[in-house]
Amino acid sequence: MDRRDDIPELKAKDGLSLLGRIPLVAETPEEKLDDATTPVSRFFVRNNGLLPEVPEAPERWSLTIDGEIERPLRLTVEELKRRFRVKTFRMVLECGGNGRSFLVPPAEGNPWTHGGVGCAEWTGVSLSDVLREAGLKSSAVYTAHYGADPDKSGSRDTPSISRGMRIEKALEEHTLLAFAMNGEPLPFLHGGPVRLVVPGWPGSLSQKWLTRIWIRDREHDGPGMTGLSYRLPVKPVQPGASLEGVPLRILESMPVRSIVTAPADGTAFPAGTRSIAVRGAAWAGDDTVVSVALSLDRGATWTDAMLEPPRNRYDWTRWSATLPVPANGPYEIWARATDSTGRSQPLEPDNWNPNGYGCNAVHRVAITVGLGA
Ligand SMILES: Nc1nc2c(c(=O)[nH]1)N[C@H]1C(S)=C(S)[C@@H](COP(=O)(O)O)O[C@H]1N2
Ligand SMILES: [Mo]
Repeated sequence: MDRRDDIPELKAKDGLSLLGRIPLVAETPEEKLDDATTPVSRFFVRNNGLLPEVPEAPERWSLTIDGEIERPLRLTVEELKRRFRVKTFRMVLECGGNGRSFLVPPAEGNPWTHGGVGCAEWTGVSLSDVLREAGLKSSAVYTAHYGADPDKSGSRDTPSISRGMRIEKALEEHTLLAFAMNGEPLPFLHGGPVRLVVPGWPGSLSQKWLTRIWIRDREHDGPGMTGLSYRLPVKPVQPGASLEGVPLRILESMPVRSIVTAPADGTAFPAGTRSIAVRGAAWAGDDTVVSVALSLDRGATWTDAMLEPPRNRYDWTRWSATLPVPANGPYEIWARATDSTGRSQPLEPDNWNPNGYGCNAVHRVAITVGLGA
């Protein structure tokens, strides 16, 4: 795949794989996700439209909250910092289509492998604190998010994307209005001056260049909320089948997934290597990861990885293991996580849907021992 830093917006990035130029989309090769905190230089990029103009005075960027509330608010970033309690959490942000490229027949959309994900330290204020100040009416059931980016055609009349969530998710402490990432002011490419971070749910809810949150009395119907967008069949369908008339549900909590971040796919170990150190990360939407099992023999035997406790809710779980290698030969490392509800990752892509959401088949990394490069 194309790995490039030669387009201006990706200059500061470190070897991301370009999935699309307009809109600009780039994913992180799994082996570049080997840090507990993903550096900004390695954080994936997903846009649905064009980039907005770079603001001249980020501190004066303002955000309005309106709709089903007692007191509509207009807040600058500076006011957010001053008037509300500032918090930092390390949390996973993952595109709803992560893993999509493994589906057969192919699904519509960016062909993510497993690298449409990153885990950063987000600093901001809880959306719930701001909504408390605004005073939610009893009719408040859903949010609607707006950003400053024009759509693909350059038009500002239609949002590039405008999704929303049930008010219960908006009221979670970890749902942030974030203005810093890894201790630095939120980079423009990642939605600076201010974005939403809605951990555990599809990345598309984490609106960048945030200008408005409209509190609604019904499910939001902006671009990204209707038709097949972020919707899955309630019951499994035949791969490739039309979904006409099939009952759908909105994708909310993302399914459990694990990635191997070392060794890199394609690593050639010298002859006689008899053990391999393997590292990675696992996460599970709103749930937690309880175990990660590794196999070097296509699932015949499994070894449990050691898990590092996550720093806070929605942080990913870093894991490590040493796998014995019985003989020289070609191998695949398989990593399979299980969440606190007892669900594990399927060995093969499952739950086919036309837009390929939530495809969490196990990550496989091919290596050789003593077979040369
Ligand atoms: N304003 C705006 N916010 C947006 C998007 C967008 O196109 N415009 N894309 C969403 C999607 S689909 C994802 S996966 C995340 C990606 O965030 P990142 O580019 O910081 O990695 O941003 C979300 N927020
Ligand atoms: Mo996304």
